[in-house]
Amino acid sequence: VTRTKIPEGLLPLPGPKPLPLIGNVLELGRNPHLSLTAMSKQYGPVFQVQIGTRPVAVLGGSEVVRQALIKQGEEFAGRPDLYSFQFISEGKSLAFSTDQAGVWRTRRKLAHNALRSFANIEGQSVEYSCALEEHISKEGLCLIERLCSVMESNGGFDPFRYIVVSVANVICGMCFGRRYSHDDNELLNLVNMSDEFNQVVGSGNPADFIPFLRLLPSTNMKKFLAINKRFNTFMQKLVKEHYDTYNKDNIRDITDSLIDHCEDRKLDENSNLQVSDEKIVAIVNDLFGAGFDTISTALSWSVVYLVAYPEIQERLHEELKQKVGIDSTPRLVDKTNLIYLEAFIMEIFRHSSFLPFTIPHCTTKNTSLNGYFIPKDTCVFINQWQVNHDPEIWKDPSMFNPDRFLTADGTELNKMEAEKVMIFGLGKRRCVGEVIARSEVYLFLAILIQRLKFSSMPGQMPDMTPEYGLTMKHKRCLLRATLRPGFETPCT
Ligand code: HEM
Ligand code: HJJ
Repeated sequence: VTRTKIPEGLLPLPGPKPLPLIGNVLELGRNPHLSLTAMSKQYGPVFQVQIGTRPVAVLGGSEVVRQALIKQGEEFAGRPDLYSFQFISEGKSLAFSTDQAGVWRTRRKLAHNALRSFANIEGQSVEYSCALEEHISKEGLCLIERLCSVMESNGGFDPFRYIVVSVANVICGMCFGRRYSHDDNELLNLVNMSDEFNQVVGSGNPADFIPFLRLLPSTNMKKFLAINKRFNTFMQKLVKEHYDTYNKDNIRDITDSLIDHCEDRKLDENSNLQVSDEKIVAIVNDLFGAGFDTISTALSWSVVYLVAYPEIQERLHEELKQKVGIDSTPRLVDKTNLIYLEAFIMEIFRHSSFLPFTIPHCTTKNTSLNGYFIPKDTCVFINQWQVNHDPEIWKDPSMFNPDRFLTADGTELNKMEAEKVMIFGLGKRRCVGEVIARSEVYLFLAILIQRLKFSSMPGQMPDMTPEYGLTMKHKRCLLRATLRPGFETPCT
């Protein structure tokens, strides 16, 4: 280990004393978001833990996180070379690879533009404001139909199992111009198995830092490799179909537009070719992976909270009845009127903090924060869970209370409070899917809450203890749903 000399006037990061070889893994435990929040009470908003022999800077105070990711954005915008990351999209992931700043920036712009174009492009019928709205409305109604039929035959359903297919179909529509049936085993096997992916990729996985742990027979790591392989095979098949039927005069979806970008570049002799075609087309893997997993996690949590807080569910339904009525399906434009629903979603993001840490960052040069020296190539964890549960920022942080996001008279969303919630990261690496994600969580929920009443199976409250990972999920459970008066299936 080479120690960089600490420049004069700066201090080394404080933190717990590490053990030889393993560092502080024992203190990290099974819930790093909780253990690192507890350590922050002792060592302050920025401190260091050692995982294996590698120092990791942990940022958990709102101010210090903003300082690093926004004001010193350039210096904190890298990704570390963690062991598990090299297997994601065969090392070509946009989100997880150690691309140099120039390559990453080019790819990120392409991802942004592709998402923007194919979300905002007009739908097939004039009744929808855009393709995104059309996909969500159709999949939302189809989901209701499906839940009702499963209720009829089984008397209960696993919410994640059905939500994830509907959500996958929305991003699949934009990426590949197609959808899958709720019984399609190829899709089901792919999207219902993301648990090991999320556990292995979660911040602080000891195997990412301690090489000898990789030699142990670990079922999680094996499943992780298998998931990535299945995921890549699935994506490659769809990409190949697109190459085979590509027509530059008819760009059908995001995959076509990425292929088109590669073809365009080849005709332009001045264009820079530092990013390979594979790295450009692989962007669609990230969009699809992030697009199905995060949003279905958010929606599944939302439904479980509705069941746990029936009075909140009733108030949400009442708001929909008043602001939208029962004769029309909610739309994206209704969002600003449905303020209690917006407050509910913010409180889901804050309280569950189901994305407890951002993807790990890495310093791109020697830097300092709060008077502490942080060398180049230091791995950095950003504790979003801590920001969202900081008692200095939030009154009774462990209470689930959407009203905290409304103004005192309850007639408006309190934008100042809403901006304090951190779930999409901040600064240069912040989520590229945020706008789509917010629209999707909102519109799916509005459609579901308007028509359905969710409840637990008699005497079986769902277990709301999160399973730690990149995205944290609640345990699988069985719930019930009944149609509200005035609605019938089929929905359309
Ligand atoms: C990155 C959150 C939905 C695409 C991220 C990051 C977070 C996040 C925390 C990491 C930020 C960082 O490292 O500092 C979420 C949440 C979502 C969501 C909470 C849903 C509620 C989506 C969707 C898409 C998407 C729908 C695409 C369709 C991405 C991509 C990155 C990313 C490509 C990597 C950005 C980069 O490394 O430059 N997201 N996300 N996300 N997200 Fe999302
Ligand atoms: C996946 C579940 C996957 C990818 C990507 C390439 C890329 C901060 C969060 C999102 C950032 C964006 C990405 C998330 C991961 C998944 C997801 C799975 C394979 C993948 C949450 O997306 O089971 O397999 O390959």
